Amino acid sequence: MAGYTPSEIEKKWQKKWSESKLYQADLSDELRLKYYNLVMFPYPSGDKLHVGHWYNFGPADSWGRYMRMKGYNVMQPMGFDSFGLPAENYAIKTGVAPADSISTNVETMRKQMSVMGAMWDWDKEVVTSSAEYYKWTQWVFLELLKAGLAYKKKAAVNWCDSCKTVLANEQVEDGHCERCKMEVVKKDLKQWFLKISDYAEKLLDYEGLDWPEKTIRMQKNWIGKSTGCDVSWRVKDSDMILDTFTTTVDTIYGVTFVVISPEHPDLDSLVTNENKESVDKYKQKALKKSDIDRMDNTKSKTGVATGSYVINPLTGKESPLWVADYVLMNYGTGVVMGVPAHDQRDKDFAEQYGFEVVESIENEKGESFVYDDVDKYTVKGKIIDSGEFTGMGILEGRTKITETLAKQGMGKGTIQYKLRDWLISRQRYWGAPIPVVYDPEGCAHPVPDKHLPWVLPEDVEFMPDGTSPLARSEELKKRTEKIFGKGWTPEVDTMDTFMCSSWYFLRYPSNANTAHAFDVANTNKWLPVDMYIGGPEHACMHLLYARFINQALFDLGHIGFKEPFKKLVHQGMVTKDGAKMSKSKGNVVSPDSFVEKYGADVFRMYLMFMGPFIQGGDWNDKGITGTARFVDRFWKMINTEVEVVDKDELERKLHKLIKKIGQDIEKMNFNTCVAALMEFTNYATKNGIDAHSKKIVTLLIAPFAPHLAEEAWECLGEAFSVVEEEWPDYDENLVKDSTVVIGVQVNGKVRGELKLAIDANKEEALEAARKSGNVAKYLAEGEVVKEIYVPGRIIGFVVK
Ligand code: ANZ
Repeated sequence: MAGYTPSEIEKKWQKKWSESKLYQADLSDELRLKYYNLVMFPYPSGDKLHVGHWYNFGPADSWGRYMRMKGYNVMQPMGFDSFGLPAENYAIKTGVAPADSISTNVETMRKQMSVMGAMWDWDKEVVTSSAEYYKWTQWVFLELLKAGLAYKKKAAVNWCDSCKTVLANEQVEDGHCERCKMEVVKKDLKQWFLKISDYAEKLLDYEGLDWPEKTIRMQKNWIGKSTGCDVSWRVKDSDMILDTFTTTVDTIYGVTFVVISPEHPDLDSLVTNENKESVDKYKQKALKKSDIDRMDNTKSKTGVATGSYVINPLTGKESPLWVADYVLMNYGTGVVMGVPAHDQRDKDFAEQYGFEVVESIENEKGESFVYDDVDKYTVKGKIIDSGEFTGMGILEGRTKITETLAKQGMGKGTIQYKLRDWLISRQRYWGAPIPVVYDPEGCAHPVPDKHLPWVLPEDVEFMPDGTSPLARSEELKKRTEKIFGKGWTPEVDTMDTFMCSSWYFLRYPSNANTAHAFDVANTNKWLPVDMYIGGPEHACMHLLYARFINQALFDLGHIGFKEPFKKLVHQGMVTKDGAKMSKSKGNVVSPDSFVEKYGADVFRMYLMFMGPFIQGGDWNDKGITGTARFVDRFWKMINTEVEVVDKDELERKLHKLIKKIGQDIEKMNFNTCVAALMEFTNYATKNGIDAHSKKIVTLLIAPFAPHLAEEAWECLGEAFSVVEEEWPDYDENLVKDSTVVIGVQVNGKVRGELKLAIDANKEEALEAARKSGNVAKYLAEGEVVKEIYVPGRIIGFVVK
């Protein structure tokens, strides 16, 4: 028997798989059920595949292989998210134009991914920076524009001065750029937005989705739905009205001041002459602060009086109106009623400036509390000192107060969402040009479909300097004037790369379609995606954007399903010495040398073996030789004849293995699947294995070690390919343990223990029980009045 040489064998099978187009899904197959197995596609940044890619892609592929052997028609496409900063930054670093470096980098990654031996269906590949793809990204944008879901407006936006571009809210983490970690500043710019906020309510519906609870929770928090009440306050000695948004109108009798945001458009007309100077000064200071700082509850609150007073619509009492930067303009109405007795921020503010504290609710024990410590939607307790509402339960009172205000025309129930519209314009070169042109008056017009793709110009210096590089393209300028007329100008911003990735899953099954973004029948047949595997860091970006775009395309009648991803699984993270692998820390492990030495099968099984897929684990190369030895042992087991010592036991072990792998793989516990295969191999090596069992165990290892399985399958005289075989079934009778250990009780106390055939009859069981442990002694203490036997569970005697 020749030894197992992964370097030769893996290449041999990769060649055969590719030549035979084994992994090319037949989209029109009507016999088998479709299964769309998807992993989040990578950015080709110029770096090679890292351990994280292998950790993510290997098990995803094992899952696809398993589903294929279960009889599904599996489509497992792969592509490249090739627009955007990673590719552009690489181009800037190397001085090679992104269009050129991308094709080399994609080619390199494709090769590396082939080494993995995964079932990538390269025929369906998409590369988002190719004109044939971004033509359709532009089409999606224009569909949204036509539907009123895209608009341009001037807004204070997040600016990253190191990336030299604006960022979406989702790309700002604690006030820093999610990519380069630079502090984000506010800039007033005219930008393109997509109206994701119109979809806030629809996006809160997760019906039918098998998604991690935590991801749903994160999205829900990001969408941030608050049910509350807008209350109207008359301004004293004026005919102005100010609206405040509150989630807890039950506290309205406890209001002792009202606060307005420094950016509020009506502020200037509310400030008295005496207060003008101090308010102006305060406004200047506030504008320089980030929202994060303003919301930071550990910092002391600041504010100044406007000199105006507002009138409580229920009590008729006057409250001073102050301006304070803890009130943000872009939430609710930008004005807040101050309730220092029940809100921590208001309490801090009142302490600072000496406002009265008036209680208006109490908890079930009659104690006072702040809402920061309880859930406002399930709070228990009652209303106090609040006129006709006194004595009501808090929630009941809240409803009654809202009704009363509504009747007086001084309030109404409202819903607020934290979700803001998605800012998609970027002042960078490497993205899909926004297909919009401006007439000589400056009005925006969509580029008509017949001019798509609206090509990214090439006569551009792509080094970022904070202005849009496309503005420097003569070609784009000329093109625009030639098509639309003199004085017309092009939009010069490009789209956020998340726009490209928010619909790519729709394109895979139609990647060759030049007439449409996707073929409707095919798309409706193949989507939603059945399994989507990727990192949890995308919870509130890619995964939210993709749901939005999908729902919008559904509402516009382009597709027949609301949700893009039926089941979602996040892989865990691979760390090194407990720390996240990152280039800046210099602790990134390259898979290449391990793959070269041990082969792809060993490498991917070793990664699986680190722990449960969704937990991740810490990389340590010490154990990889163990996995390599396992592959050798498996190979030897297949190729040697060893007399079977106990045929029945072998059969039972094999059926238990089938059952275990099936169960564990469904839970994405690839680690225990590999462990069970190891254990079985050890057993069979010692105790012998027959030809039929060799075939079964080869089928079982096929999802995890595809090359090894293919080679073993051939050695066993079977026809190509092992992945075309049916996943084996197990016999329920053979997986049941034939014996069980049960305790024997006398008057409820365990007095003995017994190993018993699982199907032992009552007589046999009781007979053996009487002889076990010191049961006999206790039975002799009296008369046995009752005998209990529940097969496999309990044996007991009652003695009197
Ligand atoms: C009075 C009150 C009393 C409030 C109380 C809370 C507790 P969520 O749940 O996050 O929606 N608020 C409203 N608009 C604001 C803005 N633009 N900037 C800062 N704060 C604002 O929070 C809603 C609560 O946040 C509202 O309810 C309001 O304070 C405040 F015991 O009104 B509340």
